[in-house]
Amino acid sequence: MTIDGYVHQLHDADPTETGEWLDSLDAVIDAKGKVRARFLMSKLTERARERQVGTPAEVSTPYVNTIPTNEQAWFPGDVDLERRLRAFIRWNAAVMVVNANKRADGIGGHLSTFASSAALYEVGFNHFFRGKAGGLPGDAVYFQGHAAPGMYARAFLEYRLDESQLDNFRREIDGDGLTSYPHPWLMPDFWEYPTVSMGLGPINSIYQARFNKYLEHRHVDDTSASRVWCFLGDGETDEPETLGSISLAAREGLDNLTWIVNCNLQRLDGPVRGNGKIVQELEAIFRGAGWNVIKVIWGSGWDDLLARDVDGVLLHKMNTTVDGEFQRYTVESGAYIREHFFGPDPRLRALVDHLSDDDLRNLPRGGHDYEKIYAAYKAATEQRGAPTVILAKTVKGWTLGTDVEARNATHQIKKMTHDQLMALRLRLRVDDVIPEHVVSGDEPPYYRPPVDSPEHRYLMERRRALDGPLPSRTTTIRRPLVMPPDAPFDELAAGSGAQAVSTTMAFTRLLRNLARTEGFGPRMVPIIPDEARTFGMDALFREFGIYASHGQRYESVDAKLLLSYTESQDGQLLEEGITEAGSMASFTAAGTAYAHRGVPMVPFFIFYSMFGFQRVGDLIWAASDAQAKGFLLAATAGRTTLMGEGLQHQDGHSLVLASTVPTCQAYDPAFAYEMAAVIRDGLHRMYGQTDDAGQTGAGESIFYYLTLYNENYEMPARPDSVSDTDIIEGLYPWAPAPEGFESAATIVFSGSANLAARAAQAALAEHHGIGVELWSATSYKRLREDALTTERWSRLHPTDEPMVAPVTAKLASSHGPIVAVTDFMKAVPDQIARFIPAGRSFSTLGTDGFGRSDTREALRRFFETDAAHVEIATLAALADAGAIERSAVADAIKRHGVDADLPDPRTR
Ligand SMILES: Cc1ncc(C[n+]2csc(CCOP(=O)(O)OP(=O)(O)O)c2C)c(N)n1
Ligand SMILES: [Mg+2]
Repeated sequence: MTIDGYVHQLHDADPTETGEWLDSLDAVIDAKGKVRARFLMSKLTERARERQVGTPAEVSTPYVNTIPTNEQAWFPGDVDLERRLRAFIRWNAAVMVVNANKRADGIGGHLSTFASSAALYEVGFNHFFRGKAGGLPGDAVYFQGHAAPGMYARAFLEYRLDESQLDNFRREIDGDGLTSYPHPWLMPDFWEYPTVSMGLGPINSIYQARFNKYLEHRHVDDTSASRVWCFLGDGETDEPETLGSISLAAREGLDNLTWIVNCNLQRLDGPVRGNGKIVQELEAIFRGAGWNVIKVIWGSGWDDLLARDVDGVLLHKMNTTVDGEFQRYTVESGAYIREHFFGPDPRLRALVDHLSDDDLRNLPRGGHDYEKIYAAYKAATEQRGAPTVILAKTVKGWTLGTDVEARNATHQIKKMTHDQLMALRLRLRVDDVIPEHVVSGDEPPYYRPPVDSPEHRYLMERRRALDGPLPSRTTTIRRPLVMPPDAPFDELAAGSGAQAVSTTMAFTRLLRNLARTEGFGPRMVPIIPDEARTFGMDALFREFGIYASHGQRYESVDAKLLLSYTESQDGQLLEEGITEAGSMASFTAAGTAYAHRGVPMVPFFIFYSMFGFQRVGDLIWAASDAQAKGFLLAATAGRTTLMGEGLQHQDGHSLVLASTVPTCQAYDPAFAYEMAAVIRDGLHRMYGQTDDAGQTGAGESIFYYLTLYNENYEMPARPDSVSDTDIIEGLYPWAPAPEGFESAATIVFSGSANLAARAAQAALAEHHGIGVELWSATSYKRLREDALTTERWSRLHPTDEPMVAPVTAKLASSHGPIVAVTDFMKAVPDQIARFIPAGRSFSTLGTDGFGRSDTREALRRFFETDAAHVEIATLAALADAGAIERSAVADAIKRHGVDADLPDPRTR
């Protein structure tokens, strides 16, 4: 006996009765066949489920539409007008891409993705997607990036775009152009959700829907009228991000979320599952995860055939035909389809005897059938307690003619010949409005129905009824934010006295204090991926409450403790579990709420430094494109400050990666007061001060990246001479040379490297009689960017007195050679190397290479960033400058027992 099913795990209380049931089944199979038997089995399962008899969920259903014809909702639209509009949009989308490539060869663009999904979008636009004109945020729609031409084509029909803009598809530089894909950064009044890096749109949409529930449960905003729609490709489902969080959507009961997977069976190079069936595979995955799955496989033309399929032969053929074959049928003739699909079985062939070859070729797929699509969308919006995925089977390149449709190369086709365009014109039946002779010209024309035409009136009326056009991005603040008072920040400026604390602890204190401030507090969204205890933030569980849509249904094991694990429906903390990707998606949802909902929210995403930029860099890039605001806190930062962990944990390079993101404000604070100053300034820059009552609206579209260390030391008070501006601009003098010494050199520290710098300062005075001054560099990225700005200005404004970069001007008041030390790679301080004042040397000590597990002390010696190496580097720089004897360097190397036995680089 094989143990392969749950039945073997249950006790048989009445074997005789069991036997009778089995005999009945055998009899049905023998007398009526397997199809009938399968039907009865399904019926029994259905009845069992109705009567609350728990049976394991089946993950697969037959390869037919989920919604039977007799339960299909009635289509309320005007069939003819909608067909006309779809045809115009299809035509314009294709012509836009073709023309763009005529004008500038190689400019790119895609014809086939939208051609496959036009009906999927149009049914949404005409009947479901809510806009913003009603004063509410409406729906969030994630468009498939490569379908962008279709969205532009529709906006053109709505008179939101004009012909010159379509002409400038993918030509943005001179203004008034259209971006290749949905980029809110580049078209801030149009696109809302960046999607084109595959997989990111899907995961972001899940957390967007989840965040809407969070806002609702926390009584911050009523999101009940907003639905999240996400369109994605079937090939895109191979990205781990796409499917990686679908169980969360089901667990959280996100019935405000609908995914539409455009199953055109193809990706860029070829079939998605040539030897299998992508729709069936996805159905199993989604059903297993707890989603409501609606398959839209066959168009209405198949209804009659399926109804007459009493033997189940058609169903069998559908179930057993692989996607590669289905793709083949798309490009073959009706005769071929008759022969190969219907042919082998005489019963199947008889089923289509009454149909011509042309009829067979034209039997459409469900994803092109607006009635089937409408019924699916309607069912999705009526579903309660679970998200819905619609698996719509389409043809890639549909209507674009036999050279394009379903060809393996179709994804990248962007040119059409005159003959192909003429054929498209007839296929779409737009030959009445687009005369033959104009297509013969250099550039085929767009067509837009006049404002008083029935088509235009219908189009506009539908959008009016659904609260205006989409996509559309606005930044109208509906619920202003109240800025926090200064007290929580000032507290940190006072320093920690004799108490040794880390910048992480100081940040936690700030976070708690901010959360307690009226007005502002509830707008904070702390996000942590299962790492709060590592950062000493477990106190926040109880204090903030962990958001749990179902509340806490158990008494926590630590309920009696002060710091118990407390979940609640209005909890504030998003404890995401081990998913930096999901956490980043939450950050994006919260950080863009000022725009999507007009409700500024302030995310603080606190994570293991190493698993930020390195792990989810592309999601950070997309957040930047989406104009997300908020704070990314890289805890356990530094290659040597986090001790013991080693190569996979010690982060010495996230600041290099951060330097690549344009809107990222990257800071590496050494002290609590620096961190507080950056956060205070960040809040004001991002959320902006707009009126006397302290109510704020939209500020700059930037976000902050701050390192937080876990090394404890006494946090100094902010020196009186140091202003917030000094800290924010990235560099300031922290301490002069010790009393009684002239300043002979300058040591610039950042982050936890301040300790080595300070010890070196003392040692240089004590052992060498040399005075050095100490500077704090909070942001090399900021220094570099400001320097590049002045450099450019000077280059383009020829003058004998070029503008001096701020970093150069600042360092001009320092003395001697400059030595920078960091717990990050040398490339971080090297960002300003070009801007050091003339005649001064600049050397950098940093932590290049893989981490190691060891103590801080050993690590810093290994990476040559400890006090001894700072001292040696300073002496070496002074010796290079001729200020001291070389022997002083050699003495220091010896005194510290530094191993200088290195391979000679010239012999490598
Ligand atoms: C992360 C990422 N990898 C690769 C690409 C390049 N790319 C763009 S479209 C595409 C194929 C898309 O296929 P599918 O998801 O099935 O969409 P379809 O166009 O067929 O609707 C690929 C590989 C990308 N945009 N993003
Ligand atoms: Mg595809």
